Amino acid sequence: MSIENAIRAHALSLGFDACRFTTADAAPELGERLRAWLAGGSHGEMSWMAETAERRVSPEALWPAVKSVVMLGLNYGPSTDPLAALQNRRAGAISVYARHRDYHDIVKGRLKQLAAFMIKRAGGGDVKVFVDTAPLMEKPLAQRAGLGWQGKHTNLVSRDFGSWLFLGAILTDLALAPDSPERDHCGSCRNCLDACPTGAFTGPYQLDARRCVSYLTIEHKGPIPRELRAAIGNRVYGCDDCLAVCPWNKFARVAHEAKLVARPDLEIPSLASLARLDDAAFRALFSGSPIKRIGRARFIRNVLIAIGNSGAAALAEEAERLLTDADPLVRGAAVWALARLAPQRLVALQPLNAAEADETVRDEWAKETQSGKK
Ligand code: B12
Ligand code: SF4
Ligand code: SF4
Repeated sequence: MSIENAIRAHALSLGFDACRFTTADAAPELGERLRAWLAGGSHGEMSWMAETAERRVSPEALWPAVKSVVMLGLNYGPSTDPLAALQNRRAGAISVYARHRDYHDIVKGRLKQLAAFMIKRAGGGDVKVFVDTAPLMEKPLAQRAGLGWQGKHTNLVSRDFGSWLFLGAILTDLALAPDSPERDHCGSCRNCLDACPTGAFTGPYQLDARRCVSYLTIEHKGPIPRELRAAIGNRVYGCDDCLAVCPWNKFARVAHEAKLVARPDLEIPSLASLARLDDAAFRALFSGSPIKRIGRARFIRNVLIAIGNSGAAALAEEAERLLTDADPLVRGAAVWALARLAPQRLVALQPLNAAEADETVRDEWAKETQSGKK
């Protein structure tokens, strides 16, 4: 058996769903596109994207000795309609990738096992493993290795798994025979572009992260821009809309990996229960989940945006209670949420604003109460 086929067979035995090979040189257009994206500010506050741009464009820039890249895919296909949670406005919608164990932990361990196998099988060589965390453009590399193509929503689409593949990479100084690339199969379809709730696509294959719900609810640290709050709806962590409407999902399969099966308590968690999480309860509920990474304040900010969008007067009491939260990010979002559900009550609570020390929170009060609107 060739070394490539031996590596592929071992990858599948470890639980990966796809394993293909590509070369380590940079495609010339990649650097230009990344630089244009950064120059337009589309990365928002993700300054690490700009800081690592020169290494990001090519595996060789990251590690000069690299000769080949092994690209891995792990299927996380959902067993239910990923958009169903959007129907229940009193519940929070958590994106599919965060309804179970953090994929970084699952993928990283397996990449290390596969890397060790490669060295043993080749009788030497050097390897480096990456999942999401390193300055590497995983989607274009995966397309060149033939795992799928970058669809108009910019993510990789697979003919075997639709939208639902996590990607990981192993860089090696072993010379491995590259597989053939996949070509674009989007055709005239534009389902994903039309489905985006916040209009984050500036064109096909181009995303302005600053408008993307995934960025706003996960990466963005401060108050969510006011003009985008209503469109976020009840999405409290990430977003799957553009992925879910892709017609290639007819070939999607349910994840076979037990650790990637959705936790029932994260499928339609009530907004009231999420709003009551204190720091310890937040960390306990999201132990092992990627949600833990954003911390309680940013998560409760998201929950409050969803409460404000819920139209459920009964949830006003949750927003009211959080007006005095210790964290200003939470207090500011609570002002906005209460103004949506019970504006008179917010006006009655104005003395709280007099004691408010944080400028961003005072600004929320000013914008939402009668005195500020004058
Ligand atoms: C930064 C980042 C984000 C940012 C920015 C997203 C983005 N599209 O870049 C935010 C926070 C918004 C984000 C969101 C999500 N992410 Co993310 N993210 C990344 C990360 C770390 C880097 C991506 C990157 O390099 N972006 C830079 C820009 C320039 O790249 P790009 O959008 O691909 O840009 C290309 C196109 O614009 C293209 N282009 C421009 N013009 C044209 C014209 C034509 C004709 C063509 C063909 C191409 C083209 O050229 C650019 C370069 O290739 C990767 C992990 C990694 N290291 O690769 C994960 C990654 C892309 N994310 C992932 C996931 C799962 C998500 C979410 C689905 C999570 C969720 N459910 O909320 C969403 C999806 C949002 C979306 N539609 O992209 C997965 C995607 C897996 C897959 N099958 O593709 C990755 C690969 C992580 C992983 N290891 O699995 N993410
Ligand atoms: S993840 Fe959601 S907000 Fe982001 S581009 Fe896709 S549909 Fe738009
Ligand atoms: S929804 Fe349509 S345009 Fe978007 S990635 Fe899928 S096939 Fe391509």
